[in-house]
Amino acid sequence: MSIEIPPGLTELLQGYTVEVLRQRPPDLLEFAVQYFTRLREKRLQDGDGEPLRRPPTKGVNFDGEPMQTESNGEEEDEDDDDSDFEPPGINRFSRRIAVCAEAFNPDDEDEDTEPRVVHPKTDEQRCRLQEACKDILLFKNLDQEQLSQVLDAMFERRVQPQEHVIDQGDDGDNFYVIERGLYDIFVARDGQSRCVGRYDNHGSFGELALMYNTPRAATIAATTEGALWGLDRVTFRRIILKNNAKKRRMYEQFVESVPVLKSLELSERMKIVDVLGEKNYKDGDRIIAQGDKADCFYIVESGEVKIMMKSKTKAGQEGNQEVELTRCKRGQYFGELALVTNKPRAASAYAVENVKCLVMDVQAFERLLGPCMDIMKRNITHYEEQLVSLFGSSMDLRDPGK
Ligand code: 1OR
Ligand code: 1OR
Repeated sequence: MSIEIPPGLTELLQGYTVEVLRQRPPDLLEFAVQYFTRLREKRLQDGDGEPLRRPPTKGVNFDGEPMQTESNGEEEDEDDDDSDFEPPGINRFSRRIAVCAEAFNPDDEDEDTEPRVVHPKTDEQRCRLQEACKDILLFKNLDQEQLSQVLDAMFERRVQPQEHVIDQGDDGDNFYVIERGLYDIFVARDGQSRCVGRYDNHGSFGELALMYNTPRAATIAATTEGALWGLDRVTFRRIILKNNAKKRRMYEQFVESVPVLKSLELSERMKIVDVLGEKNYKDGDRIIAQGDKADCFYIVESGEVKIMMKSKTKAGQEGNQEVELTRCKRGQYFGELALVTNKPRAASAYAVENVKCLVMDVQAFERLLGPCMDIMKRNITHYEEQLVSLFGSSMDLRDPGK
């Protein structure tokens, strides 16, 4: 029996595969939908039903103008016959499809030919900007040159109470770092908008639409007067996406070996890597302080972390003596308890010799680690059992400040 391969099938799948390798999308199925939709639109526009030979690789930007793709000269030549590719009509939906198709090869080294975005700043502005950006996880793995390009490109934006910085469903224009202010996060589902979290004077938002070419996933509304630093989409993608491709290569194997992440799909683990920041500590550094407000979750990448808890005096006061509870090694996590219980940190964490941790902010923790919550909650029950045997009392871990 012979199996006949329909004409065009091989080329069609090859084209898709090539684009996947170039763009490394986190969700292959979603990318396939976007990719083939775009091909079909191109064919409809051309008014023919011819089998497709090769995918277009020139992207288009928000305004429907061709984008400079970041590819080497050889590829540019090959792409010549696609250069007449035009986006479909500009409505909100098709604009998004066009953006999704934006070609980007994070490994290309010729980015220096791109014009740079620079917003001049006073020394005072620069100081404020550096302070606001010093704990931004997405910037942690950037080298000196990349970070200075990012800071150059950032611009200041003041906001008023009730102002929407981002509206769910919109196309992504900028990424924002918070200098100050409170911002509520609203997510609408089934016609109902719910407040699902809040940024309190620090952190960043607006990375998802830029990373994955998706509509804005939430509405961000200021509840106080505030100050933000914006980074335009083109600079964000040129620098942060390139860096994310490097992070994926660096951490792909490691995150596969982390027991708590076992229940996730590969694409979900890669989304975690995309938003992780790497933090380094020296021997004795305090990573977490008991009683502090919590905003991050940690996975030990190398070295050892000592978890210490202040015991309580007979009168129920917090004593000065710290008792070692446990140690976390490569692949283990800590700092989840306060995020899950919404309470202050139950214990302190110290670096033993040099330590490297992968760190995720609370919003990413809530967004991405839902499937791992059962394991974490089971472990929290173990903490409570240990607490009784260590301190001989049933101190409430869910309210360590008591
Ligand atoms: P964006 O570009 O999609 C809205 O624009 C931003 O809100 C988004 O990037 C994130 O930076 C930020 N789900 C989705 N986006 C969120 C969430 C979130 N929190 C903050 N953002 N969830 C809330 C988790 C506390 C999950 C809700 C189900
Ligand atoms: P966190 O966000 O409260 C401190 O910040 C972290 O220490 C905590 O999350 C856990 O990740 C980690 N009891 C409480 N926290 C613990 C414990 C623990 N072990 C690790 N952490 N116990 C030790 C059980 C071996 C029980 C208390 C005696």
